[in-house]
Amino acid sequence: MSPLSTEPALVHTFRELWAELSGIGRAPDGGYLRFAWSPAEVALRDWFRVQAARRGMPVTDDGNGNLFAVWSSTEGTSSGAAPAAGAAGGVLTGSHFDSVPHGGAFDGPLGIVSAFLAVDLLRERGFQPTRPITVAAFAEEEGSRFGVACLGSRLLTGAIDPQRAAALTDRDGLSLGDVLGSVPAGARPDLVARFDAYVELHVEQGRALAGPVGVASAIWPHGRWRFDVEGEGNHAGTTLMSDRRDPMLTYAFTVLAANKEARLRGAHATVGRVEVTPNATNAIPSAVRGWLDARAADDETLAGLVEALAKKATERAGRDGTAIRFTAESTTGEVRFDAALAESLATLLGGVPILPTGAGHDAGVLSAHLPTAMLFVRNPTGVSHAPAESATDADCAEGVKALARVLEELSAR
Ligand code: HGY
Ligand code: MN
Ligand code: MN
Ligand code: MN
Repeated sequence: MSPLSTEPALVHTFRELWAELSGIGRAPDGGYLRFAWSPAEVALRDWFRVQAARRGMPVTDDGNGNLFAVWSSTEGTSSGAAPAAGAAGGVLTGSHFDSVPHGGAFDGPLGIVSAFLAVDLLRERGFQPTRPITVAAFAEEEGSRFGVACLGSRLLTGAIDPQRAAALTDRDGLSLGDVLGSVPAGARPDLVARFDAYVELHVEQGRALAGPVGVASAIWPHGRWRFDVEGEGNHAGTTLMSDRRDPMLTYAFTVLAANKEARLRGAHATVGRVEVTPNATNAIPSAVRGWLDARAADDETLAGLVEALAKKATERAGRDGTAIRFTAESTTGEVRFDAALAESLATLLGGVPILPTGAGHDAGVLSAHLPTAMLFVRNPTGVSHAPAESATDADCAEGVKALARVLEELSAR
């Protein structure tokens, strides 16, 4: 491999490594179908193991489907007991491989590719970490298969009960327990205790970055609520309008009301997924199931939005002769990253911007357990969770350099 420290070489090497992934799980529309433990995501897990082996980094699995590749030049760590050589610990970095349906190429994988290249860059400079540098691939961050976002990092940190997780099912009725062949290990405080910090590099999912790299200040509180509307199935042609108990009306009202309540609060509300029973053109549905994704700048605003929406939707159901029920599937409170850490990293990187994000991340889950930071790489389209998500090779190379600098700093502290 040509020396990375020159700009063109790093851009070229990034482009080469990136090309190894870009065909895996890619759909004809340019979006990605990389669901947790699907053939595409398993291929990415295999790619992770090859990258780790190429670098002599032993790989461990935490029993929850999360992978850890370790670069440790010494046995001991600053946090006491010295794990076995190559055991996960020290400074943790990484992200996730899984995608939303037809999601972009960068959301997740960029953080993992950049982590391996940052290790290469540090090694080329002759850097030896005094504490291990561990690269992670977290499972089911998008929740696209089993419905709970950041499932792998929630299991690792004990934020979800492993029995509940094992019982989660995908759209084919397959449970996580079926896929893993067992109940996941669940909380691993022994493993989390070995880490001193977590840094996740991620493509920016908006258009706030004027320069190639930024540092995260906070993650908006957000969550996903399933809402089930029960009505009365009947014939589309013979049922008088006045005799109907049509759940699609209540559903449509709820979607419009979510949009209105969000706008009133400067919040974000999305209904991107719906299931209709029996889903036939000439049958009034008996039931409609929707999923609300709601986010706001603070916990109170988010709670107020969901409460107001549930109240208005329930009143509407009363008028429609239907019944509606909201169920919280996964919620994440406001995450404020360690301000001193964010400031110190922004300064370390030459005064890059510090900015909040409305997107959830494994870093949000880990921040309750470790000093945690996020680096963002500019996304010229600002689009994410769609095929148009983008990042230039040059900006991604800048991201690798920034991550290497941060890992060097944190693993030498
Ligand atoms: O949904 C999110 O905010 C994240 O991309 N999983
Ligand atoms: Mn995402
Ligand atoms: Mn992501
Ligand atoms: Mn995320």
